[in-house]
Amino acid sequence: MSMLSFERKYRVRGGTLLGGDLFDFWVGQFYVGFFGVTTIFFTLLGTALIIYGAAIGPTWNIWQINIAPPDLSYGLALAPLKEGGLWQAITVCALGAFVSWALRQAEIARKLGMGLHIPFAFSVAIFAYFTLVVIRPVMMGAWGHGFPYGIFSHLDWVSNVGYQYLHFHYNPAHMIAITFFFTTVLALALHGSLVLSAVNPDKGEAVKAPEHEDTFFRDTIGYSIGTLGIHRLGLFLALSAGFWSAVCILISGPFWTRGWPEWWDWWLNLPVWG
Ligand code: 07D
Ligand code: 07D
Ligand code: U10
Repeated sequence: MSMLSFERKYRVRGGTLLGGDLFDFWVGQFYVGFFGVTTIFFTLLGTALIIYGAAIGPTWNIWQINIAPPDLSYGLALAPLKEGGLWQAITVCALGAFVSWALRQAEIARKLGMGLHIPFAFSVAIFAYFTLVVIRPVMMGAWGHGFPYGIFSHLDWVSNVGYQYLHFHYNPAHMIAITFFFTTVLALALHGSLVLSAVNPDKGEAVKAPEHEDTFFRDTIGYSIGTLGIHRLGLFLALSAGFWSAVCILISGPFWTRGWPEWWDWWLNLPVWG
């Protein structure tokens, strides 16, 4: 089926989660929907607030623009606009836009009769962000624990928070997250290279099918996970990377306040050492 006739078939009303028929149409190639409208609303408002924050700040240098959260002394209260209130409003807009985007993905998937794997996957990224700017600050009693919005300033935050725990590499959940990130890259490299090697054979050779792909890995490492399996594994690895990232920052502060190297004392204190 050509793309156009396929599109004619599925571009019909229905499958929306909210708003019924109200915004159930396309503008050019973009599906709109109720959550497309809320995405645009939060994005435009959030971007305008960032630009306003930049305008009242000391620089237009894109690398140095910084919108900081309120001082710790404000605790969990609302702060005046110029003292962190902007950061609070931008956080609401960011969450509004990200959640709207996930719900728009869900509506489009429903229209197409597909699974909800994509919005589920994006939700894990949103969860990591939500952990950084809502769950952890609330558990620590101040919005000031959120990260500042700026290209370099957010890097400073990561470094400073890392050194507050002396050596962040000793955080066990950080180790697990990093291992999942690295494994995700390995899996994607294996999968991308395997597929390309099968579908781009030498000139004159036939394109190879999954049995060749399976055989390559059986010959090499004794086992093939299969063509569907590698996608399940990839999704699991990537989502685990995001999930354990959220865990590693959530336990830093709310559950462990000392240096992370000290956490490993349990190992030295095992009774087996006598
Ligand atoms: C390639 C998909 C496209 C997305 C892109 C990002 C903006 C921000 C806003 C000027 C993979 C678009 C960027 C809309 C512009 C203003 C106010 C995704 C792809 C191209 N970071 N981070 C970056 C964000 C956090 C960290 C780059 C966002 C945490 C480190 C970009 C968030 C921690 C490094 C960026 C976020 C952290 C970066 C490239 C939100 C732990 C780098 C991102 C909402 C997670 C790298 C100068 C990328 C860099 C980098 C965006 C959160 C650490 C500016 C939107 C607080 C150590 N981050 N980041 O390619 O070069 O993502 O920084 O949570 O070294 Mg960050
Ligand atoms: C939060 C992004 C969510 C994004 C969303 C979408 C838009 C739209 C529009 C493009 C989670 C945004 C979309 C804005 C854009 C258009 C059109 C993703 C998020 C919702 N670390 N570390 C991590 C490594 C060190 C420290 C995570 C490695 C040091 C702290 C990951 C190393 C110290 C924190 C990770 C290393 C330190 C982290 C980040 C190596 C500093 C966190 C990934 C090799 C001295 C953060 C939840 C992530 C975290 C985090 C990796 C080193 C500190 C596992 C590989 C030792 C304080 N580090 N780190 O979370 O867990 O993505 O955040 O040395 O807070 Mg680390
Ligand atoms: C995969 C795959 C596979 C494929 C694939 C892919 C995974 C099976 C079959 C997909 C992979 C790729 C294509 C590879 C490249 C992808 C990446 C590297 C990931 C990163 C992606 C990007 C950096 C691109 C990001 C772009 C985005 C998010 C698009 C931005 C779009 C909009 C802002 C419009 C969104 C539409 C909405 C919200 C609905 C409403 C729309 C309208 C009303 C239309 C117009 C709106 C207006 C006129 C209002 C004005 C508002 C505006 C312009 C908003 C914007 C504001 C800003 C500040 C920007 O596995 O194999 O192959 O392909």
